[in-house]
Amino acid sequence: TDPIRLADYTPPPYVIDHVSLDFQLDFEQTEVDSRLRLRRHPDALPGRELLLHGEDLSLLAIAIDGQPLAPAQYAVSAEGLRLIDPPAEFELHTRVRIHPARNTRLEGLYQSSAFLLTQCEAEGFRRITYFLDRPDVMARFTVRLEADQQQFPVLLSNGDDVAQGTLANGRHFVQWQDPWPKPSYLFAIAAGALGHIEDYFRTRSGRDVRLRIYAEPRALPRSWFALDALKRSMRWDEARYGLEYDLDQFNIVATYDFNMGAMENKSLNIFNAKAIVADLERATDADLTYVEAVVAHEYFHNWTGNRVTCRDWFQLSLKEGLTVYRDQEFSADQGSRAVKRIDDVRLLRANQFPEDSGPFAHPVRPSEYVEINNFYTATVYEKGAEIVRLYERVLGREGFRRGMDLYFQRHDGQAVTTDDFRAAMADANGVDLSRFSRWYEQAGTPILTVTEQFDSERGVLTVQFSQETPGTLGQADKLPVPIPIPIALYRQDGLRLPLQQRDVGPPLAGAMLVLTEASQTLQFDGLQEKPVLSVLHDFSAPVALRHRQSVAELSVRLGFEQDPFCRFEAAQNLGEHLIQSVYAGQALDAVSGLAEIGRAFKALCADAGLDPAVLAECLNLPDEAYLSERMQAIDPSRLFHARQAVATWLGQQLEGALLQHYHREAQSAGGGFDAPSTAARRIRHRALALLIAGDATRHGALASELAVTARNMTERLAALSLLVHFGLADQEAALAQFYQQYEDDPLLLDKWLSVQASSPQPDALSRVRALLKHPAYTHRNPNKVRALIGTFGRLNRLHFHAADGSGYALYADALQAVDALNPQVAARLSAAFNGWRRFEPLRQEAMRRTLQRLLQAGLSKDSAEIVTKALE
Ligand code: B3K
Ligand code: ZN
Repeated sequence: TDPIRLADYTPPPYVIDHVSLDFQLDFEQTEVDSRLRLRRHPDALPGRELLLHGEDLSLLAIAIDGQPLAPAQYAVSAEGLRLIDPPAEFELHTRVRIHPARNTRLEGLYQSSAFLLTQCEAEGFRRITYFLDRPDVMARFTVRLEADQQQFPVLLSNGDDVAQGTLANGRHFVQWQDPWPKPSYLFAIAAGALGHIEDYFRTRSGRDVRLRIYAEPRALPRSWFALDALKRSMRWDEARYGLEYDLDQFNIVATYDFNMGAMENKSLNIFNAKAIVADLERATDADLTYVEAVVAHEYFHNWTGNRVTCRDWFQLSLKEGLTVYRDQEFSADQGSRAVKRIDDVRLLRANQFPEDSGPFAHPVRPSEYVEINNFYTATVYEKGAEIVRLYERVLGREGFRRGMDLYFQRHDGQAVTTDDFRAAMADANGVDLSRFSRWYEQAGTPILTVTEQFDSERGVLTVQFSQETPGTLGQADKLPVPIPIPIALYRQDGLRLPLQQRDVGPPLAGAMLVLTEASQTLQFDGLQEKPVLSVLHDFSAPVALRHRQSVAELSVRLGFEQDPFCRFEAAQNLGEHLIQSVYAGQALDAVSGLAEIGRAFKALCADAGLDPAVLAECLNLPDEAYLSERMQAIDPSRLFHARQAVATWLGQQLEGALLQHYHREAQSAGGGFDAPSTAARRIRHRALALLIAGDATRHGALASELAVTARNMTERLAALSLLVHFGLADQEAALAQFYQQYEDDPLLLDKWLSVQASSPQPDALSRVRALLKHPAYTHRNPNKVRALIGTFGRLNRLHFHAADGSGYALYADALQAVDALNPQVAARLSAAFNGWRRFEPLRQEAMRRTLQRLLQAGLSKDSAEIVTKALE
């Protein structure tokens, strides 16, 4: 398949001013009657044909301005409907038939238990009716839904319901009108036996907006947290950006059958139930945090995505990067900003960094794609958000707000580009941001190298900053990107020193260097002894930092850094030093600086001023995925055991302190979803994991006890994971009990699957094999696939990479089966092999052969794009 290229972009041939759709809804056969008002685009090159996108549609009728078309006036192909010599302005009437119950791809109109739903982004609308299915065609929609009243008591679409009524034969209809022009990817329908909960939000201009969450009735009592998160998001967007909601109702529908997290359809968001249905009793803190973030994210899209949308799909990060940045800021304001940042950086490093250094590396604004659904990636989302954060970093929060204001002033109602966004930021602040375009255009994580030289006679510290972005496929040479680097100096005893800059290099503004060249040097003087240098606080740019510091320096940073992210970073560096030493074959006792590291961590545990959640993250060793990023010829089993050995050592070294934290926080951990209670749970479960790693015989009982006394799902699941992952005596009983208790709860069964799929115990593979046949599992449900197969490939590095290739084989078979049903979900699974070149030769060969076998077996366009790239 030929890729689509950004360079080939042309404006749409026609404009669609108005769309009127009439649905006769039914699970087996739905008929869609459409009337489009089309008019030739003023800038369009004259052409003799007009192609309207359409896939898997049966055309029943077609007419232009009321005249049925003769066969010579149109042609239907796999791509769509070609109109031959259409007038400059006309009304197109079509009628098509589609089959929602047969739709296993979950794109377009599909059945989810007792209801019908749509998913149109990116190109699903063309599976519903013929249209110019591209984001730069923005139209006003009127939608009439008709169906059997008993089977489909609720009929929802975008905008306001303007008419409804009952009809003969037990049928009824509702008519919807959306006053805001929108691209087709934001179109939505939900119909069926849905219940709802309701609340109101009064906007700052005094309008009451009716808020509803629809779902199958048993999920509703657990959806109030999400509804509250929605209200908080609406309030926050008004306060922070002056952005108010623009309709009188806002509806969310939750479903258990969904390809991703959620979808921001105009005024009718559709969500994966896992991003809505959550309370303390049946969801973990991580789940609740996720729900809050996704609800906010989709709501924020109403302005960043819907009112101002993307010109083409290459601009996806215009809405996604910006909206992720906005939801990150919202979450930071709701709880602990430091913990939020640490969590986000961990995620970026575990998911985005490997993407940026692997065969699927692509710029935040890609320049070509085969299947756009493959580009909803960590790079477009999370790295995109980091770039937006760079603007904020260099413009300040107020400057950033000025840029946002100008962006909406200029582009409300338009479909625009990431360049337009940057121009608004630059123009609103009278600065030149042209070099930031490189962040969007270049793939690969820039490596920032910091080297220090101290002249003790003159008391001068020289620091050299240099950057290099490694070449990626099709992009060998890279240019320097602007990197904001906050700088701090500490004395050995932890005192922060003032920065006295010498006249070398660019002058710093607010203790921050913006590195714009390949290399720049700074000097600081007035120093009595070599200070401890700290850079990149709050992880100020998405770069891989190479800054060699001694154990002594890292210990000072761990103990005294004012920036919590930097303390976390120092802990990660110390952990990495130990893990890599063991991996390289040293006995842990022989590793340099071991005793000092032990003391530094002990001191950290005793620091009463430290947020227990930040402490928990400092005690959480770097992930295998992140460590692997910085290694070659990886032996995953050796790496797992090296990390485990360090955890064991840490658990033994800190035993007393960990027990203290565990018991001291016991009461707070029974509290609600507030920062102190969630922090208490975080430190307790981290402490318990290390204690058991240190001595399972001595501390295993604490996990069994926690399983019984658990007061919320965070505790229950922490206990279950520890029992299973350490293969403790009570694991079978605990698994059986969990299953029995939550057999009726699809989201908790997902967890039950994931816990087993991520187990490092020797029986993990046979468990996964058995679970594939378990009644709780089906390839047809994306959540189940992700919970079992996805988790196995992503988190079970030990068994997925089993030396005999058994993990790869099981995974590939499942992937192939899923691919036949749902290409979008299968393509995500395919990415698990992307890092194959970084492994030792035997695994490399086994993975390469698995990829080749998959390709030969015949894959969907989605999966084939990923697998082909991986083999290139
Ligand atoms: N915009 C949707 C993602 C659509 C994915 C299509 N394959 C959710 C979001 O980012 O808010
Ligand atoms: Zn989004």
